[in-house]
Formats: sequence, C-alpha cells, structure tokens
Amino acid sequence: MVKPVRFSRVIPLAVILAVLLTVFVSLKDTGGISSRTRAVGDLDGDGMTEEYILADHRLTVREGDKYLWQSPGDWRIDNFALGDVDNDGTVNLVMTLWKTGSFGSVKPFWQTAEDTSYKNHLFVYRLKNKAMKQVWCSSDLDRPIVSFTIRDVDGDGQSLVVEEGKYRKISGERYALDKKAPVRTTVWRWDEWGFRLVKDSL
Ligand SMILES: [Ca+2]
Ligand SMILES: [Ca+2]
Repeated sequence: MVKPVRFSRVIPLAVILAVLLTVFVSLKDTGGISSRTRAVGDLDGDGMTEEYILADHRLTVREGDKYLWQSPGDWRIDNFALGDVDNDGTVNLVMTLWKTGSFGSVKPFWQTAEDTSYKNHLFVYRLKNKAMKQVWCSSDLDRPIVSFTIRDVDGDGQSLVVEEGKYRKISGERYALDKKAPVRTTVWRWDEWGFRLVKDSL
C-alpha cells in the first residue's frame, strides 16, 4: 500500500525547490551558466578525444573519465580555442586570461621587481604524456584581447586573428576590459620565438 505523503513534508520540499530555482535563475542572469563553453579534440593524437570545458572562467580537460588538467584558480579565462596556432602539425590549446603578474613561481633573472599588475595574457599549451605543457605564455598584453580565432587568412598556414580592446583601470594596478572602447582586428603569425604582427587591420 502506498503511504500518503504528509503535508508537513511537502512544504519544506517546495521551499527547497523554490530556493534552488531562484539560485538557478540568478546564476543565469549573471552569466554563471551561460558562460559555459565546450570543445572537443585529440591534441595528443592517441585516438581518444578530450573534452575542454570552460565554466565560470576555469578550464577543465578530461579524456574519457580521466581528469587531465584544470586551470589555476587565480586565472580568469575569457576565451579558449583549439588549433595549430604555431603551425607544427599538432593542435594546441590557446587561452586568453586575466591574472596578476607576468610570470609564474619562477621569474626570469632580469626581472627584479615584483610584477603586481592584473592584466590580460595569451597562453599557448600542448598536450603531451597526458599533461598540459606550456608552449608560450605572454607577459601583460599591451591591449586586452576581446576575442580571437585561429584560421588561415592568406593560404599560408594558421594565423591568430585577434579583436583587441583597451584597458580600463579599476584601482592601483588592477585593470579590466573597457567595454566602451573601440575594437581593432589584428593578425598574428607564429615565428620561432613568439607571435609576429602581420596585419594591423583586417
Ligand atoms: Ca587524446
Ligand atoms: Ca601546434
């Protein structure tokens, strides 16, 4: 026999559902859920597809049920793309992100002062032996990247096509994207040591 559900149990359940719905809607309003993006690729070429998920400005990489990598908590990733941006025949992970300082825990010997500015960066990674490895990581960019694509613009291999904006100072050394500033399109091509500007407008 089915037991009747007591009214006193129904009320708390309804309250919990209402609270959950409110949280869901408010997350959606602030972009918490809609900011989630996903891509798939086989960057290490082992025949097993990896899944790249950007949620709440953190990127997670999985291959099957195996967790491979997550971006550090102090990075705020805006965009990412998979493409052979350095034209060496293997697909890379390319990210634009906001973080404090230009370098990681090891800074180059010529850098004596602490770099405390919070600005935009472009990082290029590859997947090898189930680990994400740095290929190239920019210092503070002169202009923040609003968006970017990796594509062949001139029939001469892959280029990085970038929409560049301007910084807005928030306080001290902390900057954000100036959403009112005009955007310009630039095209960059990988040279042996980094990206070279090939077109300052498209
Ligand atoms: Ca793979
Ligand atoms: Ca590559």
